This record gives sequence, C-alpha cells and structure tokens, in this order.
Amino acid sequence: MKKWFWGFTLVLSMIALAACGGGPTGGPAAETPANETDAAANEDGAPALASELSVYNWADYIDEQILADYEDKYGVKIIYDTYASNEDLLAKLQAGATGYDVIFPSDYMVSQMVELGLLAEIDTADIPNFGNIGADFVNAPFDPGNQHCVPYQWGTTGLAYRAGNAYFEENTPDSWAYLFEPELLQEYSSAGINVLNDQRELLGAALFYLGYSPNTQSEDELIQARDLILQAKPYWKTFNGEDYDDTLMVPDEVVFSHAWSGDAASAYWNTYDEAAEDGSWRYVVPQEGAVKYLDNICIPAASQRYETALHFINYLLEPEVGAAITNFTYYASPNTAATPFVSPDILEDPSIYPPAEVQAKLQFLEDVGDAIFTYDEMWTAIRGQ
Ligand code: SPD
Repeated sequence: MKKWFWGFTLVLSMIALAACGGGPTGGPAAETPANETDAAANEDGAPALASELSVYNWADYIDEQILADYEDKYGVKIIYDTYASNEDLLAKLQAGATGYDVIFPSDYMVSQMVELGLLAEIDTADIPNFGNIGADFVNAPFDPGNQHCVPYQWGTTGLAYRAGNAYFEENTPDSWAYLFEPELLQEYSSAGINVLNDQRELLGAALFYLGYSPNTQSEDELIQARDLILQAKPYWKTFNGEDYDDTLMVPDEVVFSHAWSGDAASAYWNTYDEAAEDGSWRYVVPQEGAVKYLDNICIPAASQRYETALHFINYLLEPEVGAAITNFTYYASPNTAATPFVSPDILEDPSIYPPAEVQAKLQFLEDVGDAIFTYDEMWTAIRGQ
C-alpha cells in the first residue's frame, strides 16, 4: 500500500456548545420515536431500511440534491443538519445528543471520539463500495483498519486573498506572517480579514508560524501561540469557518481569509467572470507549513439506525455520488472510482490537488491527549477577549 498521504505526518517537520441547529442539550434524539430504528432484514437478507436517517455534516459539505436523490431512490427521509467545527460536533455528542446516525469528523477528532467511545464499530466488508477508496487513504493512523469510519473528502488549510486588491497585486501572502504580523495586517485590515473559527486550525497556524508543531503538547508554546493570535486579533473583522466563502469572500466583505482549500476554490468559481475567464480569489499554502485533513464518514455509537447508516455510507461511496460531492464542494476526493466523473477543472487545480512540493509542507492535526485542555483554555482566552 502506498503511504504518501500518511507518511508526511511522520517524517516532515518543516515545514461550546455552539453547533448549528438542534437544542443545546440534544439533537434530534429527543424526537426520535422507537419505531424509527432499523427494521428486520427482508426475506432476501437485504436489510430493511429505517424510514428516517439523521445526517449531521459540516456546513456546505454536500450537494443537498444528493440527499434528495437518496430519499427518492430508497424511501428514507433524511433529516439534515450542519455544524461549523469538529469541536462543535464533539460538544453536541458529549451533551447527550443521541439522534444522529451519520457524522463527518476529521482525522484527529476520530481519534478523540474513539477514545471517548462515541463511535460505532464498522466492518468495511459490509460496505461494498469501500473498495472505491484509493489505497492512499485507507487504514489511516487515526483509525487503523477503518474500524470506525470511511474517508469522505480531503483538503488543506491556507490563505485566500482577493486578486484585484491593490496590496495583493504587489504582495503574495505566502507566509502566516500575513495573518499574524501587525505591520502587514495594517496594510489591508480595513478591507476585511476573516479567520477560521476553529481552535485547532487557528492555534495550528500560529504554531506553524512560530516554528512549532501544530500538535504540540507544550503549554509554553501554546501560550506563545495564544499571544501571537491576541496581538493580531484587533486587525481581524470576523471569525467564521461556516459560511465565510458565500457571505464574506464572494460579496467582497473581506479581501483576505484563513481558509480551507475547497471553500477558497468555491469562492473562486462563484466569482468567476466568463469574459475575463478568471475568478477573484487566489489560495496559497504558507511556506512555514500548513494543515492537511481527511474528513470521514462515521456512525455514532448511539445511533439506532445502524444498518440504514451503513447503507447510506455505501451510497456516498458510489463513483458518481463521490464525484458529485467533489463537483459541489471543490474538496479533493479519496474515491478513486469517482475520478472519471470529477470535473477536469477540479482535477487540474493545484489548490485542490496540491503538487508534491506543497504536499511536502503539510501535516495532519493529531489527537493531543490531555493537552487538549490547554488548547481549550487558550481558545477561551482568544474568543473571550
Ligand atoms: N465547508 C466545509 C469545510 C470542511 C473542511 N474540513 C475541515 C477540516 C478541519 N481540520
């Protein structure tokens, strides 16, 4: 098996309860009647599907037509809700929400959730389309043997900037300094800067800039990262990782954003001018290094519709469906069988499928154990001031 996707994590060093929708102490569980669990198998052995399935995903991370198609084809009503960060998802599950059947945590959050007993075990033999996933993406260190999750989409985190802005016409923001150094920030902050409202991502960016690991467990390094962020914060207009591409980047409410690769590409295509044959947004992975992530499809341990959830996961891994996801989100697909159906514009876009020299600068966020409490403390100080 090829190891390039995981290998960089090992060898390269260069480089609240605010979830959307639902109530603060539970998701749709409270409304889930007992008769909505999976029905017994049909006579032919195929599992009978539940009448409903509750899917909880990142904002803007699937074309909802894909959900409608599943409903039409299989007669299962999808209850769909979204969240803005891994920590929001975790907080929701830890608060006792038991109604979700399919969730999409990132790499490090899979580790945390397995540790906390929040994920159901799966057997990939029960998901025929699992074979569509490329060898580079299976058996990840955060979920050996894919015992809990299957890969969904992957991407990078970097800096997006508006091409027409006079400052960025002269300066390519290829360093995290453009997000953290006041003498640079003062040049374009009046035109609007957004940062991802995501604690591991923002602290990770600061740690990369300071030359530390984005997975550090050192309190001293995390304090330095916090202080760097607090020094830059007055120059930032918004903390938004949810709908920033549509509400801030496309309408020109900001000219610079800490951004996930797919969202930056989405802003590019949503500002695309046919006559100019160009969009308004550019994306760069900073030279100090940056985060790469693999988001996953998993079933919460508390799900009462396990068989239906497995059936839905298998549907998401169909080649045409996998391609439709990427053609909508602009994130890279680990589904090799989907490749022939993915738009060539996406397949050839180096900001979505980065070249080797950029790959070499990327690292995964990892479970940091008990140091997560220090991350939480730093984040509270950052968001509270
Ligand atoms: N708009 C969808 C964003 C999902 C990106 N995944 C985030 C990974 C966080 N490390």
